[in-house]
Amino acid sequence: MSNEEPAPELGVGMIGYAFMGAAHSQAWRTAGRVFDLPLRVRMAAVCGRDQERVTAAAARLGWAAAETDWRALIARDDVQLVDICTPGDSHAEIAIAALEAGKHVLCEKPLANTVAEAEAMVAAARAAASRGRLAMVGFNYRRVPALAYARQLIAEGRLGTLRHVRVTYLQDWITDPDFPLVWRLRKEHAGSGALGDLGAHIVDLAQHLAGEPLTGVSALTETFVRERPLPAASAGLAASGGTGRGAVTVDDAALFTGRFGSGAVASFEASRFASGRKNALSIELNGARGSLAFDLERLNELSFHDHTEPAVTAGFRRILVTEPEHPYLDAWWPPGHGLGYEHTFVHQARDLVHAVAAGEQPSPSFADGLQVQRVLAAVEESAAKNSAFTPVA
Ligand code: SOE
Repeated sequence: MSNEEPAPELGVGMIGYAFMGAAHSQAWRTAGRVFDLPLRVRMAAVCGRDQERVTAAAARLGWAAAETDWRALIARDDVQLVDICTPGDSHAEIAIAALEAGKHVLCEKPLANTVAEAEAMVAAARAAASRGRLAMVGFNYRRVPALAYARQLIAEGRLGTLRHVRVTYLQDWITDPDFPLVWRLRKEHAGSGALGDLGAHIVDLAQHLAGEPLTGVSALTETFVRERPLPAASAGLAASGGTGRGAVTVDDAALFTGRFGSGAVASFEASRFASGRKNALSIELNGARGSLAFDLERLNELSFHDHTEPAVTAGFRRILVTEPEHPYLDAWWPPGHGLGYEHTFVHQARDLVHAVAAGEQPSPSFADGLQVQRVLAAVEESAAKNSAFTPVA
């Protein structure tokens, strides 16, 4: 980019401003300050239903204007990219409308609440692509530098033929039976429970790292607490209870195994009842030539075992993924100075801006989001059939 000519502007409009909206706002604010971007991000407007709260959110999070109707946000001339940070029940309607209005779209995960919705979103994204409009789903963990680096090592063949993918995503924020019935615990809003919220991330990561889709699953799910106090107000992960009680209509935990076409096998566990586990995503991959292990609670590290080394000296060793040669890190701090959760969203924003400027399909695409959705649906189907469950004689 020449110094005389400022980069062209990319106006972003975001819908929803709670936890994910705050994370995305920080990313839009930061991406162009850290990375050299081909477009200048302008945080044009944020949208929420309550005028007072969305106005306050706009000021707090750095948006130039506030809207209370998402259709008005999409219609704005100064918005070229719509960022959807709402619960899953509105993703399809908003994303399709935005794509049809000629906007680029970033949509939080999981892509939708059902396969049918996700299919409609993919169809809209395909039609929009022919008009040069792009769509991306927000599986932010792909952009943890250690996991991006793991993907490079796997693509280079450092693990050889892949045999196992073992992945868990554990949290504990609803362990208390008096934790209220927030939207994430209601099927009509969230689609599913731990499965769609956490399982979607680990299915995406497993497929992304293995480099191929799952071909089948065998599952069981459980809802430990089936009724909860209604929430005092709509709230996120730290809500308080109000009066009355309602039914929990999603899973609290989902456990499943899966197969890849290559013959590799995978195991998955997603739970919000793993007391002591806050945001614990662990993944291990074992191949004929080596293994990799990652733990989100130590996200600057990657463990690598090179199985081609003599057994007497081989073994897992810790790679600190904080060197400028590692993905994304040349723009950040001097070697060893580590990154965190929020940086994954900055990297997502960075990559999306590059894709928009180049007119290239960003990754993960809506089609990738649909593939994850199909796996989630297969997990639910398998669990409902009880096919994973053989009683012990
Ligand atoms: C809540 O369980 C949650 O915020 C998820 O919705 C996010 O996708 C995950 O990144 C952290 O946990």
